[in-house]
Amino acid sequence: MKPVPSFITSARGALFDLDGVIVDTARFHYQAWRRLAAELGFEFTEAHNERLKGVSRMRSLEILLEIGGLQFDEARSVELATKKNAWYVELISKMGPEEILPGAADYLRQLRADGVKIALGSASKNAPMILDSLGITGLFDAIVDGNHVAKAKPDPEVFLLGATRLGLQAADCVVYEDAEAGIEAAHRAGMKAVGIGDPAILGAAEFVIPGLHALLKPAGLPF
Ligand code: B16
Ligand code: MG
Repeated sequence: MKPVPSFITSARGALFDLDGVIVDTARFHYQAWRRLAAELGFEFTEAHNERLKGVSRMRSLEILLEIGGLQFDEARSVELATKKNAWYVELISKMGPEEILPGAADYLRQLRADGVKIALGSASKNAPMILDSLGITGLFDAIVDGNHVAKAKPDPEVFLLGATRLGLQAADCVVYEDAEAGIEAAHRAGMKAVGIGDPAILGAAEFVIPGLHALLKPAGLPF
């Protein structure tokens, strides 16, 4: 295993993206968007879905409509996004703690034991409901999600607000992200980033790991 860099072990705050870092709801987003596309008369593939990761709900709809070569006014767009969200919520409401990605809950507990403050920094307006279904709301000191910010990643707003809610300076916080836009948002906030996923895609991050399990200390040992 690569040695864990000191910017991770010395951070006083940890800001976590949700989807792709703590849980993987991409397949449920995909099912719901695909259903909407089918209703509108075009095919929406898994490759198309990759373009929606980390992107806000309304921007996701814009991308989907571009793929289908369609355009609607604001009212109809909101109606379509609301419909997709209802299908998505129906799918994710069946999730339980078994959906937590390997090592994620244990890593949050490890950070808490080390005195690190923890915030969520997610684009999802469904984040509070998802954390409740997973049974891990209590592991967070602050939750910042799509309901609290006006500007989507790569804008740094979500992470800057997270640091403020933790009572910390940006430079004291580390961001954990699976999307390129999220890594850029971290850097624009003045924070270092841990990429979760493929180093070929997340090369801008200061450190890239396949999942949070890679940061668990062997039982009883410090790093
Ligand atoms: P909602 P994250 C993002 O979550 C998802 O990756 C993205 O696919 C989704 O469109 C976005 O949340 C908005 O989600 O429709 O639930 O508000 O990665 O920022 O945790
Ligand atoms: Mg994500």
